[in-house]
Amino acid sequence: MPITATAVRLSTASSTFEADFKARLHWSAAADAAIEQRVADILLDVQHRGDAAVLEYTQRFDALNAVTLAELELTQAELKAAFEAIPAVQREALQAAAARVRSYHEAQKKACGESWSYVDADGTLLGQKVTPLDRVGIYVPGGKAAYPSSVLMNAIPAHVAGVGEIIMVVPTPKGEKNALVLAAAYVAGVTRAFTVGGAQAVAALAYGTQTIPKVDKITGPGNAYVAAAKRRVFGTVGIDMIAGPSEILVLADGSTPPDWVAMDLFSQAEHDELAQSILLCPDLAYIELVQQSINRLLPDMPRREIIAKSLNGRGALIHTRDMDEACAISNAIAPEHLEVSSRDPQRWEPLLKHAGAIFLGAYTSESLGDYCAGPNHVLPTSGTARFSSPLGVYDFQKRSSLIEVSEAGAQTLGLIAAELAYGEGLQAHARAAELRLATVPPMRMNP
Ligand code: HSO
Ligand code: ZN
Repeated sequence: MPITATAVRLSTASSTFEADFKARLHWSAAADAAIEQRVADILLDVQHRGDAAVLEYTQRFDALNAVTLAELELTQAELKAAFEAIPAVQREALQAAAARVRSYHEAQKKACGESWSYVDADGTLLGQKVTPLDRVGIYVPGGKAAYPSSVLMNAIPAHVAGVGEIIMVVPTPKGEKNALVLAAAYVAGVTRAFTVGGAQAVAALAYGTQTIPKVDKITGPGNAYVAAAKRRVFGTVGIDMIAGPSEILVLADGSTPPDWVAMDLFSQAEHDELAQSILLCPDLAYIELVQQSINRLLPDMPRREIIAKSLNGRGALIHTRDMDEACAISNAIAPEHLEVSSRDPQRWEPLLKHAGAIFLGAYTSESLGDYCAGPNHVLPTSGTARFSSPLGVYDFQKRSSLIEVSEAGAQTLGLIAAELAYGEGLQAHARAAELRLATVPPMRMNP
């Protein structure tokens, strides 16, 4: 059977468009009760037994026969050795990508990650003090979803933010280490790394064990167990987001070579059978050309099975009335990645409000953003770009308000605060404000 991928054809002119389109988009992150229970048990066990529990789960799930958890720590020497052992071209690519990702996040920090303050007319200082998190944990998936690029995308913004310690955890089933992941950890400046994974690794980072230090926030993608564990430890520690399958939406005006667009659709489809690739285009003949490119290019793709399942399952080639309508549909979807494959992308960009990352112009393949353009590739999925943002320096910082009231300021603010405090029936609040007035009035007893 030849492999085929016929992404469904939809047209906004069809009366069933809305319904067909909804059915396609649907993706549910519904929790699996069995996984939830397993994860809850693991979290509790690690909380109580620390190292011993993490070690047991790691022996059981990853078939590692370490005797102590300390043996599962990857030393800095090991990370460095991994970096030195990979081919020079890979070393250079990692370093070039890291440098660009670092520059981008440094610019981001300058633009929105610095403390600020101002002084009122009465000499009162008000501001916001930005401080980095002390210690963060980065979860790196093992096996087929091990992405060295994700190590860079998580660790570099943390570093730029000024995080003191970056603790990486990565499962190594049967002891198989991914040399590029270790090398990326070295390039990104990871402080300590442990070969543990799953819910037990999330638990260790959230609660701390004798060997693995407790962190303030856990970032990074993972399987269903990791996602469930991150959800559960949220509150004890911060988390970045719960990522769904990758998504790409290409808005095309028909001016980009169809092979380029087909390959861009493949690029996210190859991540996962549940990934979503959508083309929105007002030119029916061009949609046909992209489908022909898909048919011609797919058989040569090593991951064609995954690509085909993804395109046949959740993919769509949508014919729109015009580019304006395509932009409106894109906003409704709020895709993780949005490519504006158009002759004049700047014309459409102002219309595009909701997307994790917007790639403008035919030369801006989304895959460049995945690796080395500079912006982060950890992005909101499943429509969450309506209310959330790419992983960034700000995720590794927090803000404290700063207030320094002058003697003059205490007079005006004292009267306002006291009035509202009496109104709330909170006398101590009112008096704390009134005691600082130049003339202290008698305390009001009844509101
Ligand atoms: N597109 C993925 C990130 C990635 N791609 C890593 C390749 N490696 C999630 O946005
Ligand atoms: Zn990707």
